[in-house]
Amino acid sequence: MRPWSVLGIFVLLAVNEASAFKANDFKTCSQSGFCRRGRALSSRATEAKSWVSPYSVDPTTIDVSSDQASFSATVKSSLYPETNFGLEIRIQDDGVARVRMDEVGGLRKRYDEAASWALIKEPVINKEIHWTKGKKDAKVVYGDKKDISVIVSYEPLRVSLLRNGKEQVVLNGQGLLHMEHFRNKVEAPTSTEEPPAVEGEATDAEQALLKVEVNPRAWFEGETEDALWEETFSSWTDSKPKGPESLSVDIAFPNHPVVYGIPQHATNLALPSTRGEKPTFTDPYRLYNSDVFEYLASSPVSLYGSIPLMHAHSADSTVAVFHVVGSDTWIDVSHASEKSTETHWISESGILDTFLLPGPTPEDVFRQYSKLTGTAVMPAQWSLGYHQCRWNYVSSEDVRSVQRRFDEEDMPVDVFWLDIEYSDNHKYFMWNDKLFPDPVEMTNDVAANGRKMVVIVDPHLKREDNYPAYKEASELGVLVKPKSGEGEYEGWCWPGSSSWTDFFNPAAWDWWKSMFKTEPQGGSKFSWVKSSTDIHIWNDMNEPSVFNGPEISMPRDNIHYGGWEHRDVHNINGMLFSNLTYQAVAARTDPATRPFVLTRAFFAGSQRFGAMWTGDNLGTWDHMAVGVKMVLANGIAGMSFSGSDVGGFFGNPEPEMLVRWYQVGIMAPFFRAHAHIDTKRREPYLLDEPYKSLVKDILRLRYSMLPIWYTAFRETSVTGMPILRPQFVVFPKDKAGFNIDDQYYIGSSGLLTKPITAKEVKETTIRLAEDQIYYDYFSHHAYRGSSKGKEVTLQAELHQLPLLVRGGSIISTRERPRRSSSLMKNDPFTMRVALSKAGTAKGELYLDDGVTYNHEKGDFVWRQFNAEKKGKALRVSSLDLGKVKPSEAVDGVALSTYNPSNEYAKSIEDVRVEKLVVVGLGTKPSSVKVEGSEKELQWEWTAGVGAGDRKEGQASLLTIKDPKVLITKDWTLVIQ
Ligand code: NBV
Repeated sequence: MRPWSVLGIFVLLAVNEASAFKANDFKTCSQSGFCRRGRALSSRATEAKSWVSPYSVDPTTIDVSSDQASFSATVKSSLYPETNFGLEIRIQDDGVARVRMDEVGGLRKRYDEAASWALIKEPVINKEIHWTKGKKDAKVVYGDKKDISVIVSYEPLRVSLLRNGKEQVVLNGQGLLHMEHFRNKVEAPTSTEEPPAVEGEATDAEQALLKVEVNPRAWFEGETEDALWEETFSSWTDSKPKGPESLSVDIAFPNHPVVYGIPQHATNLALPSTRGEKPTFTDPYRLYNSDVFEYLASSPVSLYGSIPLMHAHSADSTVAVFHVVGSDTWIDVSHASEKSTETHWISESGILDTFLLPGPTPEDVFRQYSKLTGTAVMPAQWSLGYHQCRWNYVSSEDVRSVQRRFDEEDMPVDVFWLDIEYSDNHKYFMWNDKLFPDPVEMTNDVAANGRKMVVIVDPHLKREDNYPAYKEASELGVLVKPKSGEGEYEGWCWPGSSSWTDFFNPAAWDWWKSMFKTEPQGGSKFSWVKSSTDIHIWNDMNEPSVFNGPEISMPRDNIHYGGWEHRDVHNINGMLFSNLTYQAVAARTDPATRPFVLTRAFFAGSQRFGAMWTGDNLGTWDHMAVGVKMVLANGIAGMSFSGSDVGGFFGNPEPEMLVRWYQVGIMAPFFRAHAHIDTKRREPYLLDEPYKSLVKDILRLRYSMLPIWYTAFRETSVTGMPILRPQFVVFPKDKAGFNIDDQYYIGSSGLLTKPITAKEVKETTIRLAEDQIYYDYFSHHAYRGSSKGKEVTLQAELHQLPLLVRGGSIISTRERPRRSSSLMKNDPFTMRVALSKAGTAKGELYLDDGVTYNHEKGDFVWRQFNAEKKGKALRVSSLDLGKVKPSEAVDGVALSTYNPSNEYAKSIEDVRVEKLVVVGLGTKPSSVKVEGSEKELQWEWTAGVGAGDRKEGQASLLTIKDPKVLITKDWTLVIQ
């Protein structure tokens, strides 16, 4: 029996034994000491007749004078008068207010580096503004219209951000702020006669406390000391050498009824409540990167990644908070009233470092957040194609035969993936020589069709001296340490006994890059010579997943570089691994080509490097549906390049479900089919008819739309706008759209889709929140929206993907079926001019070589198409946007080196528009010509509804067969 089959049986047994979410593997809030303390605090506050935060600003310490640009002061807690906290508020040049608070002169240091990993650079402070210091509060007013203000109230401490005098975000308005200060452990007295046993020195206040019978802090902190120095979960005991250091803060959004964001959770985009009257969930949302087996399709349980960014939205404004903490964080959401939302954030450790993003539109919030953490990377173009994955393609021959079958069926595919079984005993980089004797030749065979391979590299290193990755990391001393701070932490994962690289240690960085070199490097350094630059990388299990660790992860008291405990950096850890991998893949070639790295764990900033997917979903309709919402939530939090396993990781989807899943997949930025080792093979060519042809058409549709996706990626990489735009982003004032998370727009293209995620659906409704015409993408049936919002009904039989084109859009596609995306480079374009009710339209197309970084030097083609009325004529023209708007990047990255006849533009100068379709023209034209030419073009007319009519029904179509215009050139078609 082959080794992989043995493993298959083992996994099969394991999976059958535990066929559902194992709730017992993960803590609930009540099983987590600091969450329990934090939530109890909020319960006491809710129950108390009067509740006042013990934290206040010492007005004598306020400093606004030095440069006027920031506010700083000492904050005191009446509970611990001897402890000082330093509060600082800085207003950034784009209006974002950063609030930081840390304990000053404490016994130990709180982790304060989370922001340094998340931010692209230190934000620029607005030095033109002036704080005014009053008796009760300090205030700063700013913004172009002087409409934003930040007020710091002294007693109790309260920080609010206002627009036009209306509160938008309030910190500590409910008095739940609590930064547990560092202290020495005070052992409980063994008998009443004996003096207390003291480890270290107890402060006077603590000594005094031991003597009083009534604990004066109990109203705030509770009667008992709860899990301050140690806590046990299941069979694991977490020592807490630094003692309690949790951080609780309430953040309210007055006048904002909905909140979005804080991925990753399997739930609605508009976050349901966890507190208050009849909450949807009883536990808070949790951010603690976790490998959750068979996660639930509706739950606040933490999943693989964490982005502590929350948007709050109303018809009047959108604001956000970015609460940069890398430790375990629980967030309660309560819809306090119909108008407002209250949230409570409880983190295990770290300083308070919270950015208040004033908006006031969703677009502003995206820009403000991108300016902090960066925009999504411009991906390699091939990575937007179809990815065929499975745990596992079991040999090089298997890979070749899968490729052959795709080609035989004329199904496009760009990437074949190898999961962990390619490796020699799960020693990544090392091939199983029996099954993969010729990895380079295999990759070359794939690359011969313009395709790529993605191979998995997990973070656990098998502790075996003959394994170079482990040996070198061990010799370099860059492995995570156990709680003693000595030696190497050892845990259990796929290879058995394993250790983990500490990517917080800069000494690991160059070493990791060297591991991916495909050329011999000389000396004793490992090179992955049995590899190829056509192999890209998949980083899985980087939460990190540790089979025998608490909550399937690393003990929190493990030690990282700088002496920080794992608890301080847990949520950041996985991002460093994949970010470094991205840099390592880029460093393989000089000049670098664009790497593709898929990560399962992520944090704020992961978007700068690669793609993520929603982990091990189940082959159920519920999971299909929630996957769409999760991908939308990721986009809201900057992580646009995401998708879910098509087909569902676990289970064997029936053909109908698989077809629907492919429809969902092609409407996501990252499009990959994947399956558990224990599932039946389900590559699309294995389907029976009619399903096989349906999926083939769906794949071809994705490929024809690649120019649209690529243009959308270009926009997000520059502006930070999400690729998938839910209703509230496009129509922020449409209240009925706030909760819609199953229909969404694709970039600025004007495409609006609502993939079907339920069984036996025949039709569906889509909300059109504007008085505009929309056309069915396939049939050109015209629908009319309304400014009050209107639901239109669309046919949605199995072969029908609900996809509309918003009137006023110009869509560019490539309709020639090819085997892979790179073979489409010289293919002509089809343009669809979908006229608005006013009879005009607009669209963009961005192209570059898709592989190198030459686009950063200006090697690209960026066109704008316009359809405008002039007299009786409709003029459709093509304009060079590269010339008009050389720079519009968030960070001011100038593309000023753009030259219209750049190398890339030259390489496609013969590429033409092969067809141009005008949808919704009011009357049949009498002539269609290219401006400057007398020659009549070849065109056809199908009468139908005109965009300017008030009617619905089949739209009119003007099809110009070969308009004789080039995609890289300026031109105008005159239709009259
Ligand atoms: O590497 C095996 C799998 C992988 O296929 C999947 O996509 C990951 O999410 N991996 C998890 C580990 C085991 C899952 C049961």
